[in-house]
Amino acid sequence: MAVGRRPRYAALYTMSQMPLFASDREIVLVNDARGRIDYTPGLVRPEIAHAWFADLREAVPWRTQRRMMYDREVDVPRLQAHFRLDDPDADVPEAIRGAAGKVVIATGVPFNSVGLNFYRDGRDSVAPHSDHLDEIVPGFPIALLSLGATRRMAIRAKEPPRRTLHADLAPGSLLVMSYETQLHYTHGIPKTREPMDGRISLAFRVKPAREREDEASFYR
Ligand SMILES: O=C(O)CCC(=O)C(=O)O
Repeated sequence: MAVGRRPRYAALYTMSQMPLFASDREIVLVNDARGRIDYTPGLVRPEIAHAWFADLREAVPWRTQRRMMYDREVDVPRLQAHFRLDDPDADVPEAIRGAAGKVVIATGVPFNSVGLNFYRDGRDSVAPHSDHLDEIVPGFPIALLSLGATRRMAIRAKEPPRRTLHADLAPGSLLVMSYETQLHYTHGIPKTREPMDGRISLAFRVKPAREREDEASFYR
């Protein structure tokens, strides 16, 4: 795993998308022709991350989703929710407003959408996938803020050299994946047999203006 400091965001974003500053805590997991993935532990202080987790677990209208697996319908193994951040009429929990403010300042990216995933225990997961690029404004990254229990993310290259990275996503941490990485890598949170408390992830994206909340798709 390549580790570096002070990422050069100019390589990722156009001038108008550059952040105001780069954190010196960032760890560069991937930085090559296939994109860039940065991990920042402790973007949010532990007590704040804990409070946001507790608030969101109670306040969010969590939804179960169903999907087809082979010839039968099964539950998506986690709870989900979605909020637009650019809709002044949207009833967005304070914890999400606070988290979005922190992530926008840290990245310099005008995220306007957040998808929430609630992993109730180690049996909940998300299968390896890439984000649907037709649902993201081209060029913008995806940022994942973690709250609650630490879960391990597997990041796999789709083509040779087929390396796999594992990142333990601690509460209060931020993982930023460039747009290009969605072409070349999958990411997922595997199930675990270890006893595991709940985890909530906030997946920030820049979506086209017209998308409505009920059009938000989900990943398995
Ligand atoms: O929970 C995570 O950190 C990953 C979420 C994810 O991959 C997604 O929402 O597409």
